[in-house]
Amino acid sequence: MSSAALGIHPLVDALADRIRQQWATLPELQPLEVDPELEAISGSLDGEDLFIRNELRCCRGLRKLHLETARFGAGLQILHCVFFPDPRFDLPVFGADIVAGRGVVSAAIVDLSPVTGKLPSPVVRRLEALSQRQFSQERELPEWGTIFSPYVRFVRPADAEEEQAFIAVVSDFLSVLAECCREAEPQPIDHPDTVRRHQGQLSYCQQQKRNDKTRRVLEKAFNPEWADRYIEDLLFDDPLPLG
Ligand code: BLA
Repeated sequence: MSSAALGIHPLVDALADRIRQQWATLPELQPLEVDPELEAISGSLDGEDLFIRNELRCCRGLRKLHLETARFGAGLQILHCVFFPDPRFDLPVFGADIVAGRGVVSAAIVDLSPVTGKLPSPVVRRLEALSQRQFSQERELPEWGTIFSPYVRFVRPADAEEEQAFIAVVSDFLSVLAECCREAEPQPIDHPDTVRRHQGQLSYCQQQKRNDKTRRVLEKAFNPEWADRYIEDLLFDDPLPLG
């Protein structure tokens, strides 16, 4: 069935395709097993179809690449994407989220987020060199959003042109990350910098888990226990303990 027939907003679909194209360019890309129960989830919500697709990869420098595309009933489509770094590498977390419903995108956010207070300088240098893209409706970050970098874009794209501009920003950020993944050298697992980055990634996950809007959707579609396990084990699982 086509995505249009499934009721997926074209921005969700186009951005998912772009992310898949770009992760294919990452160094040493490998599959990462998804719990078969979570790979393709379908059900119904208020008599409407519900489905979630989860895709996982890993590559040099990144412990887990996660792309989720979902439709919760008639009114809500989500793209959720997080690339978590391997704490041995000085790399940021890539995150993107799109929330769309009834033909309108209410939230489109993308960032390369630091895990140690500030972004690595090779990332900053490249981000500074990118062309600036304008959006007519910028949104304010929630209170838990202190994890995001000064380069975060959080917008409500006003039309198809701004939707394309958002895809271009995501694409730029992913190119920056790909170059940094190729360049970065791992540090030992017990190096103090590795330990700091591991702790920073734990805090990133903790802050993301304070987003009640995500939890509420999952609780309504499934139940609180299921939502909790999904958030803890798949969306924002902690990096493995060091050593
Ligand atoms: C907002 N996320 C939202 C909203 C919903 C979801 C319904 C409110 C939309 C709006 O304010 O217009 C729901 N997001 C989901 C669900 C999933 C999801 C159900 O990913 C997955 C199953 N969220 C992330 C990531 C980022 C993120 C990785 O998962 C950023 C990198 C950000 N989502 C984010 C932010 C908001 C949001 C900042 C706005 C929160 C607010 O304004 O309170």
